[in-house]
Amino acid sequence: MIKLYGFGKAFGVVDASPFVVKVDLFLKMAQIDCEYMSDFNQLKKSPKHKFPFIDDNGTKVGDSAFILKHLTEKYDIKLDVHLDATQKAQASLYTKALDESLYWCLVYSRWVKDDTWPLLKDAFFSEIPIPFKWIMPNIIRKDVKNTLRRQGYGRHSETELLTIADEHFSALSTLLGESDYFFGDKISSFDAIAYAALCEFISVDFFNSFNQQARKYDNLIRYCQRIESQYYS
Ligand SMILES: N[C@@H](CCC(=O)N[C@@H](CS)C(=O)NCC(=O)O)C(=O)O
Repeated sequence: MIKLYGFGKAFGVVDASPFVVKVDLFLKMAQIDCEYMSDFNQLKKSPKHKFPFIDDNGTKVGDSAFILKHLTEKYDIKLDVHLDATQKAQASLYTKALDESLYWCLVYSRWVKDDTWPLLKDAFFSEIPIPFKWIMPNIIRKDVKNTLRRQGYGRHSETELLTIADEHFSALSTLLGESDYFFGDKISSFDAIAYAALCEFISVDFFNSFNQQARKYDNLIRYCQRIESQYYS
């Protein structure tokens, strides 16, 4: 059976990482059985030293995009057969917006914002032994802040990042409209990607300005609830 490696359930969603949620939901949508392993020690054994990765009967695949590609090809998954070429091209570009832009707003909202950091620290580091739990959280937080600065978004003000995040929420809300899924009344693999990005703002038990901004869009809230009642109830 396929094993999916991630950080573990956190903040009321299936994993703290949107990329792990993406793969988990895709597997459920494709009806592929999988065992979900939350084992932080596996991070260094991951092909890209990041979560998620899968172990597909001895073949390890890292990176959510490559995992979805591997699964689609190997198991002949037909989730996108109802999409035309234009819709597939749109899904590809929308994915990059969520994975490469909105994701960094999420990182900022959790690791940098002082009102959320204590909650994140408690969830991630409360189990580790003293004295590491006194030292490690701040070292890792500093490293995340440096990564954000090098990536570029760490140079924006919080107001600017909230503006960027809201452009994504607003665009997603417009694209979804009153449909059940992003490409109409049939689910597609892009829904795994969109839900993964949205649930980390909407379905989590955080209430910072980024979460509240996302929750201004009623159709996005209903969308998350729809996916959760179908796949996570
Ligand atoms: N492009 C990758 C991104 C994966 C990623 O950034 N994972 C983060 C968690 S959200 C991670 O494992 N971070 C741990 C680290 O960098 O040490 C994907 O789509 O899977």
